[in-house]
Amino acid sequence: MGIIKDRFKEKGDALAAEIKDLLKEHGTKKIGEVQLSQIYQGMRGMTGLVTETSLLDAQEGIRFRGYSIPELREKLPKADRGSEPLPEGLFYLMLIGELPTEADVQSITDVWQRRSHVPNHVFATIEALPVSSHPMTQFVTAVMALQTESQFAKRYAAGMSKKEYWDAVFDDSMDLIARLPRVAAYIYRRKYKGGVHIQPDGLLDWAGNFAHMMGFENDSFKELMRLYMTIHADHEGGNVSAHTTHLVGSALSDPYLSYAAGMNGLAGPLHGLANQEVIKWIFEMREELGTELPTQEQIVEYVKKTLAAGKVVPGYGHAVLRKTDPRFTAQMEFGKKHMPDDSLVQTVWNVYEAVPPILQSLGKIKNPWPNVDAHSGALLVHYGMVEYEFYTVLFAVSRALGVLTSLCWDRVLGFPLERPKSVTTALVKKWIKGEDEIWGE
Ligand code: CMX
Repeated sequence: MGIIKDRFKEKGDALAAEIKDLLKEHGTKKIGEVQLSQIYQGMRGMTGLVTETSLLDAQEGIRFRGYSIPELREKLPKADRGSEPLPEGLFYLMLIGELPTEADVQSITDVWQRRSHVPNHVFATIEALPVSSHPMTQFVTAVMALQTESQFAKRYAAGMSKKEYWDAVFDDSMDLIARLPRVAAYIYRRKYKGGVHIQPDGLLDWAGNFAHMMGFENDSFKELMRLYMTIHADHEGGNVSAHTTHLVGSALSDPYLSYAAGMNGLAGPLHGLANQEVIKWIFEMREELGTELPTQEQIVEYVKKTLAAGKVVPGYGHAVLRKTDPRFTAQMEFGKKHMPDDSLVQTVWNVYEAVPPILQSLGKIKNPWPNVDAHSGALLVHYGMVEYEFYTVLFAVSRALGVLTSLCWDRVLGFPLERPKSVTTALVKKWIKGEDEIWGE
């Protein structure tokens, strides 16, 4: 790992120097205006963060260091006889900014294998929770229990210099990513498989081993996990999970604390929990209609009923995207290749035809198209992973790759504490009446 760590530091120092010059010359340049509505309405479209790992285009979708998802599926190294990218490769790309070689990817797999040991007290902490606890509650609790292992926290307590923050955050991030599949698989087997656990396979890649520990030995499920872990990893910096991890990390909370905070955000139904909501919604529709393959007309009626009940159609809409999410398309392609006749997968495709015109007709929804969560569950159900409450944990394991890489970048670039200004409506009213000088300045 020494070599990759050195490469990262070299890249980090180079960019830090560039940013210093850039700010010296252009630091006072205005990059946009902020409207009153934006500070009341979720800061949509307000640029306020720098995140190096990926960039989201409203029309095109996500690009990781300039590469789209179709390009990544082609260019990143694959497992033996596999055709989907290994998430280790995406991690390298986000960290170093360049495509990895097969050897780079292998060295990350090896390091994550070596560092994957989870101490017993973490399993004991999980066991202290009722089995009925939501898997995301068990997961985040386990990450908090793992925090005893933080090197950043220990080194900070021992008086670490500012110059070394990045180094400790890097080591914690590698350890945490290495351990997450074991923790997540433990929760899955505990909650759904009678507590019969499966030991890691030291010869498998990170995602393949995760599939194995959850009890899925099918090669194409392992391929699905590699794709899943790649496409869910990062979605630039403003989404709730990435932004929260970054914010909490800016207080120099260690990577365990920062990541756990971010994943509490991922567990919200407007964010990562939407993946369970989609399958729940389709299962309920199938049950109510008494059919495995509802017709277009039936789906249209069910969507209208959902909206009339004041609920959102899960898996549709996005705060930034304005087209079909390429992460949805990648999963659709996987479905067409591996399970074109699956009735649940076909229902997802039929929902894709039915929903956008209805949402569009309402006139208020900015993006009627599907996001990543609209498709993922159906692929998992095909392989027998029907326990949809677990799906957000899969998302969380993948999201670690993006948010922790970004945390490494935050520290190597020396980003400070994040602390935006807030105001009260009373002050806003004064601005409007001209009783306070800031308004309009
Ligand atoms: N179904 C019904 N109504 C929807 C909708 C949907 N799928 N998407 C947006 N709307 C509604 C909003 O609730 C809002 O209604 P009100 O004005 O009554 O409050 C209105 O349309 C305008 O919303 P918007 O500006 O288009 O969307 P936002 O940026 O506010 O929200 C998102 C984005 C994702 C929260 C929203 O589209 C949504 O709730 N989608 C369903 C949940 C979902 O799939 N989330 C996963 C997103 C991806 C991820 O993070 O994993």
